Amino acid sequence: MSNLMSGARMLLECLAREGTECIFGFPGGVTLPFYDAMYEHPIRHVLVRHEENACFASQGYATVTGKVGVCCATSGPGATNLVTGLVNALMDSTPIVAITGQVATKLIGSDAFQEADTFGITRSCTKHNYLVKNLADLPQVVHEAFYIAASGRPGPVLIDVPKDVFQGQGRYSPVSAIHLPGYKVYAEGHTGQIRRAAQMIWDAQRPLVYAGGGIVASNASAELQSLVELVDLPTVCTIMGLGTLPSDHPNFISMPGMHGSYASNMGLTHTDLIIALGVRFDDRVTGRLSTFAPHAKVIHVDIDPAEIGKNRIPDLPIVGDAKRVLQKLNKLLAETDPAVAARNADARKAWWQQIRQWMEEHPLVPAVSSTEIKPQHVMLEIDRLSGGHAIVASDVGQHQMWAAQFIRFNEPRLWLNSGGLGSMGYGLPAAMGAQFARPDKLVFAVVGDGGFQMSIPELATLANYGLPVKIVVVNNGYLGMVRQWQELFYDNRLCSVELDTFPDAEKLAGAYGIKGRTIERPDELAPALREAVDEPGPYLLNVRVTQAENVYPMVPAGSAISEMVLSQPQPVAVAK
Ligand SMILES: Cc1ncc(C[n+]2csc(CCOP(=O)(O)OP(=O)(O)O)c2C)c(N)n1
Repeated sequence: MSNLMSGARMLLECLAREGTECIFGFPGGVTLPFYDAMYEHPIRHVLVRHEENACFASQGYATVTGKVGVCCATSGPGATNLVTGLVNALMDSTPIVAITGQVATKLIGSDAFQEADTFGITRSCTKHNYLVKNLADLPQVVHEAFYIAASGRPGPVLIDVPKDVFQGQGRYSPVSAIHLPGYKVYAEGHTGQIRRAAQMIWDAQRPLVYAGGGIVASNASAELQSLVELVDLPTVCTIMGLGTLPSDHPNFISMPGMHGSYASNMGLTHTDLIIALGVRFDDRVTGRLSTFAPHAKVIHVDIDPAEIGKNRIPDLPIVGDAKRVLQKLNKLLAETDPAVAARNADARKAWWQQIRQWMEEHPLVPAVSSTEIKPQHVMLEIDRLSGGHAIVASDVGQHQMWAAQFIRFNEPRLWLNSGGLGSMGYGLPAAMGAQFARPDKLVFAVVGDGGFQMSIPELATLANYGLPVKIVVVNNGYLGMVRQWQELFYDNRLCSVELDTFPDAEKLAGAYGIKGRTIERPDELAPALREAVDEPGPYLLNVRVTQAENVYPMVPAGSAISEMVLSQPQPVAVAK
């Protein structure tokens, strides 16, 4: 016979049963009963300094572990502060469960103090959401929420819990079976389609793998590696998919798209077969869609049927979990008659030669100077310390693109960034969540001076919990990415992008009881980063970099990805 307990306690029991170790949150009036129950419960609550950061931290935790992250906020302003984080999780397919408090059921709709229609507001920014009006429904809802968040295409699920539901008394019986008639996950992939995919792969002369975050979500990196090795396929990984094929793998080309490498974009432009795995043909990858991969047939594997044909109609759709589909596909490829496998060997060899030539003609070359610190140089030094094995959480902007271009990731679940929403303020809290999940790992938060100033309050969280995150501020004195666009596309009419005021890093960090310093000379960079890494606690390293450096290559918005601008255009000399 189960014990009588409060709704708040019951919620904690459900979370514990789902394997929740910690909740990132911020309390308030209607969540008081929940916090009271946490007082004596083994699940750890991590007090952040803003609800948005609780949501981002739960995503950092989820990304590095592959488990469902949990965050919590009170009603009204607490819940509305979660919204950006929820959209971020939805766009990047990150499994989290967000718990919000709601005013008591009898007050709902009365404009009660701190009442907001959280259920209505979050409907379009969650994979699914619930308002629990009866305590008896709570266990079912929580276990369903975890199932929905983690299964199929992962995403955020929100549970809105009125105060009286937290306070009510009931008996908890764990729910073991989830039965959702309207929610089906097709994981296996159609056998006939997979067979056709194998044929198309052997038929292709210029095949290319285009792999994304779906590979991370389905833990299919080993299967991806087998695929590319079985057929010796060149591979591009999206910004969400970096690390799914190790950066040091000989078949890895680079990232494609707006700031992708020349070889990646030329590969996509000239391939005759795209093997698209867990990607969504995002506009930042495709550029002008009508000119994207004009010669290619497309095999598109995705667990979300809504992704198939959304942007590019595939020749061969396969709805399924990338891991399961690749396991079956690899088996077929491995069993192929060697004569069939060799049919296009010469053409493929020529294709690889072409790709290598593109890589050699226009490699991603990091700018390094002896007089000033180039932002790319910062990434090289982080890369050297990481060796492809540190966790790096990036914020949004130019530094994000340089980090993606120049830091290697030799394992999945090391690279965290806000890819879909591009939300500034993500980097530091995501790094916090990652460090909670992986205390054994070196964790960098690579942030711009703009985005960092959105996250400064979290220095307190780092200090409180002694989280040894190494914050590297790539400080160019500008909202750099916006400045770049104003320079290139608005006649350099810089408007509201100067960040003239930035706090003294040593004093700022010191005010929170952590170490920090500012550097501006190239010879200081390597020793300062070493010092940061050697410091047992958190560290704030403010790196003053070249101010008006631009990210290249760049595909101007609306252009074909073959129309890359490879480096800063030089002013044209006009004859007098
Ligand atoms: C919340 C939010 N507001 C505005 C933007 C638009 N935006 C994209 S990049 C960027 C500049 C970021 O500046 P900084 O953090 O200094 O990084 P940098 O580009 O200089 O590396 C801005 C304002 C955004 N992505 N997110």
